[in-house]
Amino acid sequence: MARKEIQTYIWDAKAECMSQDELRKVQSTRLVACVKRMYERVPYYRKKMDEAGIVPEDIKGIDDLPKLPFTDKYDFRDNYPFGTLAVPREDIVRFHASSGTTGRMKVVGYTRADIALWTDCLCRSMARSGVGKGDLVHIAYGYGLFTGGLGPHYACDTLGATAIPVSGGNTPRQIQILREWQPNVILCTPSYMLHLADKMAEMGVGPEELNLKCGIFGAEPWTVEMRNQIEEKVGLRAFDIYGLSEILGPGVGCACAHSDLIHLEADHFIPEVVDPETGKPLPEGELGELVFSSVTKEGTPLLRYNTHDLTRLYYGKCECGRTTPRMEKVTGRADDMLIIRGVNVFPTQIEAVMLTYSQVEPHYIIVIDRVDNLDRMTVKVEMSNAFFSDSVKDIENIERKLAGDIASITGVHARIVLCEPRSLPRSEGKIKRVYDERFK
Ligand code: DLL
Repeated sequence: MARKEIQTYIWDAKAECMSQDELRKVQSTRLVACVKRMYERVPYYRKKMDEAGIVPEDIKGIDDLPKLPFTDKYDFRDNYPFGTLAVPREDIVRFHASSGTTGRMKVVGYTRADIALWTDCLCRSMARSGVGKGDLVHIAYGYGLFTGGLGPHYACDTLGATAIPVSGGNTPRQIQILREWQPNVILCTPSYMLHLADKMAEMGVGPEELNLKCGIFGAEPWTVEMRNQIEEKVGLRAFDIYGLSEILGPGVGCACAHSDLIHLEADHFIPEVVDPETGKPLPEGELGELVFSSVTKEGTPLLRYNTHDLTRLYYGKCECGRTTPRMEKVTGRADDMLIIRGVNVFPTQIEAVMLTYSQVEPHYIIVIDRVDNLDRMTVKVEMSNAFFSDSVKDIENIERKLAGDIASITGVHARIVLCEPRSLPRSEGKIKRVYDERFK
């Protein structure tokens, strides 16, 4: 089936179409200023630079970037909650946060200028997807500490579009709004879009009853096959939007109508792809971990932040006229974070809940699959010998309780299956706990 034709435009031609040389100059100036700021104002980063034997004067431009030490989620853990800020807390107008493997939230502060920067980047993303004045935009990403809702919401204001802040969940109401209010743009996770499509099909609501021209989907890995399915089922044009709380939220990059590669706003977020083993920058087109330096952020700027997302970078000019570096769709992570229906979940969070129950042993696996296009998480855990002899009713009771506790910690409902003692696999080396069957 031919893909839906869509009219798109460039929001900021100066920023998005500059030559490689110009871009490198802009990046260099901003990098040098950011390094100085970080060294002067952020004790943890000053310490890292001191330990690496680097002073701000050593960084004269973009070619010196690899001299700088990396940052990582552990810097958020160790400096929780406000120790990563480069401005006084009073200059922060908003906090967002995402949960992390470290057990502590990664707290990110935005100054007024950071909110303006975020809005501008999202205007670039949304213009790239054809959103402009007069459009009616259904935002089904969660509003709150998660960045998915409020980011695009502010961009709608600047674009002159009308935001409908539906937020996540309540599928019948989402469908009611889609049918009755006739929004022409939707933003949510790709898996939720497929779920909405399936529910609509069950209700006999066809794409012709909707008015959607485009969807801007992200916050979790998704394939081109899934994009095709969404476009076919919903009759819209699907765009991939990428971002992470630590760097900005959504709007670090977004695909255009010409290819599946994601244009990165590299004048603000300098991308590198590095070898996961050695940390050495990799050449164009090689697969590695994505690293960003958010050189214009005021609240929580980061230098060489390792996202652990796996991708490749490309530098050629795109048919759309933009010259920004582009990255391949992110389909995996080098670390162990699971993204279930757009929510970050860590095996360690689940383990921590289970270990408070005497009825189970610390032998478990997590299986993730897709049912009706929605991610489903099943946790199989072994019962203790003593509990194993109890009645089926008691077993079901504990399964229910565990599911409730896990949902309240992670925000995701898990199916719990209590298994016989010693029935799950063991390992002499690293144990494989997660069986992700979604992308098979
Ligand atoms: O997911 C921000 C966001 C909201 C992006 C809405 C797009 C749309 P976090 O919760 O901090 O922020 O999670 C960031 O999600 O490091 C990736 O692993 C993954 N991710 C985000 N966008 C994509 C995408 C938001 N388009 C983590 N494709 C990132 C694949 C994505 N993975």
